[in-house]
Amino acid sequence: MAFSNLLQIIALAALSTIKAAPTSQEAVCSDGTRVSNSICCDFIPLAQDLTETLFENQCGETAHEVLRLSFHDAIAISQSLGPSAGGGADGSMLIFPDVEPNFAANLGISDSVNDLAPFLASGKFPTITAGDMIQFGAAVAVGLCPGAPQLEFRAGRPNATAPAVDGLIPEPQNTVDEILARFQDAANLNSEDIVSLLVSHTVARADHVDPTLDAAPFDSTPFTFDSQFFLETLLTGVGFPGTPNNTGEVSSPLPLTVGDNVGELRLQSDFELARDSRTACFWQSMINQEALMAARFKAAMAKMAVIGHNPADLIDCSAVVPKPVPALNKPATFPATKSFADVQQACPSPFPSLTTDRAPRETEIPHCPDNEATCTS
Ligand code: HEM
Ligand SMILES: [Ca+2]
Repeated sequence: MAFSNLLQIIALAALSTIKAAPTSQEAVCSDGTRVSNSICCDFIPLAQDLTETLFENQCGETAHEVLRLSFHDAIAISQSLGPSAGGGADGSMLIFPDVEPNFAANLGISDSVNDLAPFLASGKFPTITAGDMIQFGAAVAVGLCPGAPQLEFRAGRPNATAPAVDGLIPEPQNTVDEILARFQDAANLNSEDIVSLLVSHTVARADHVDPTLDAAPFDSTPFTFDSQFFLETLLTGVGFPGTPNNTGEVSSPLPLTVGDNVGELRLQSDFELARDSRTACFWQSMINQEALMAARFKAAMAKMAVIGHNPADLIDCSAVVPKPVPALNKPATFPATKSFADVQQACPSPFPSLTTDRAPRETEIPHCPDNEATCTS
């Protein structure tokens, strides 16, 4: 090697070591967590407070609702309408609680706004903005669901200065064309991003689609972050858990409602995305692939959580996101009485081979987490 080349390499190596050191503001929080910036430490007591007081250590109703809120805050932005239409993940829902939560597409979202508002107002977390509170809250919430990944988290979203306009939240009666266009217009999110974000419907129940039902689950395991949602949305619909003819609802494969145990409810949008040629193969590829599912969800959530911001302006505080609860590591199965014969396969790739849960009749979906007989929600 020529001497001048060698000198160049040494000079380059020296430059890169010099560059790394002064920009680093690494700190160690009082509990020993190493973070990229001491600001991150402020989120550690918030995580503990949310986990214990708000979520009560469960992947239950309040955790699900805060996850949904993180989406509804972030997606309210539009490249075609311009900056005045909304600021994305800016906490506008919390700062203007009387505006966006009243839009029809946000029905029910005020529960999560009312849940988080006291934490913001408490004075205990003065450095934490509304947008940070929502996205961090979702990361803490999802970590309580067995099988979920540890999400990334960046801090420093400036507070919203105005609420978003109506019409930016996707609705279950929207066509696939409309849904693809909305995510594209919001933040250039593509069909794989959308399917990856919809993993969240594995821990979700509807309170408002059928007004006669509370907590109608989207899959048979609404407290577990598994791939049952992707399997069950492909099964032939046979009935409704409550009343028929609701906007945005189609028949589900497990409609059996017994007392508080509400049968599965299927959104029209989930039904269509599971079968549309643009999304069906990626949808099917999630079934029984929990590691892929968790990784794709994590990547898509990282994109969603910074909509409206330049990620470089935010501080990587991923180290303060609590470690998720352990996965159950249970393979995907056909719910009792169902089999491959019930699958409306829309992707030509081979369908995964799965066993069927053994039980004499249709699966009843428990209303409460952890097999508790009663629960508050
Ligand atoms: C095509 C896009 C989407 C549509 C049309 C849609 C629609 C809905 C609807 C209608 C509900 C039921 C609300 C109720 O009646 O209480 C719901 C619940 C939920 N959604 Fe979505 N959603 C979409 C995407 C997402 C995304 C991207 C996320 C998160 C990243 C998300 C998270 C949730 C969660 C966690 C719930 C359950 C809330 C609870 O159990 O209280 N959704 N969604
Ligand atoms: Ca589930």
